[in-house]
Amino acid sequence: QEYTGLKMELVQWGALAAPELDAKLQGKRVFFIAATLRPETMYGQTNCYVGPQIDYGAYEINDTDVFICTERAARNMAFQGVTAERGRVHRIAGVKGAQLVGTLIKAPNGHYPEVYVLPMETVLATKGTGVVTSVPSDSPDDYATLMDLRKKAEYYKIDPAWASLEPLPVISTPGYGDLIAPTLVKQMKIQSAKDKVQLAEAKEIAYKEGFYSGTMLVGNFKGLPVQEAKNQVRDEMMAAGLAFAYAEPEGKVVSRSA
Ligand code: ZZB
Repeated sequence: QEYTGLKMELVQWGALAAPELDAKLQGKRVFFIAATLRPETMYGQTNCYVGPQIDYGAYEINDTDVFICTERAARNMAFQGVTAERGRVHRIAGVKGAQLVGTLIKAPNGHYPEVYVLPMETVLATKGTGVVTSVPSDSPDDYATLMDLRKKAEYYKIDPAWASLEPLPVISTPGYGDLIAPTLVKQMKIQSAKDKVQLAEAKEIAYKEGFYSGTMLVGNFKGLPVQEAKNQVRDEMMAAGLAFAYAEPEGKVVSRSA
């Protein structure tokens, strides 16, 4: 599986991570690394998700940069030319996902330049980096989770302001308009992020429709079919140093339908 590793730079640690991580990572450039299959949707980021129970680490990538991701992802990256020294990963600090919630980070290519880290129960520790950037306009899972968080902010221990950015139109499809994920969630009567079977189906539809019938509504490739824009957006972000290629080794990939 070939992902795009998105570099979401730290702006300010949330109260549960600071001052501990502030102290340990003094003078470093810190990036949350989100693994995405949809680089063309990054304009619509409204937040970022981590699994509250998942173990994350701060990994020294080179003299200046530190990546926040799972240990598994850091090890994979070390063999993909991401680290200064091949195969070497140095963990400066460990941190639970729950502690990362409330952290403010940059959203590369995003219309909203900065977004908050929020909890998502369905993040898999065994896929990607364990960090998921949220695009509720085009991802039914992201939209359903965002609505859950808004409804029960107190239960999820978040400040409602962290989940307040509205989904933005990024891609238009003939069958589902400019906000395919909210449209599918409503049409399929998905009540929450716990409706896993329907969400898996909605995700398949959103992937297919977006890719085969979608047209870009924003960005430098506005007006182009998604099929043409996708790799151009990715190349542009990689050239700007905002993203890099991240591949998942064979056999460890958790399939889409799983
Ligand atoms: C932004 C985005 C925008 C994504 C979109 C999807 C969509 P898949 O499809 O199951 O193979 N993701 C990445 N890592 C994880 C994880 N550890 N746990 C849970 N979800 C994860 O997985 C690829 C997508 O699932 C990734 O692409 C990421 O969300 C999320 F508009 O990044 B995506 C219709 C989907 N649209």
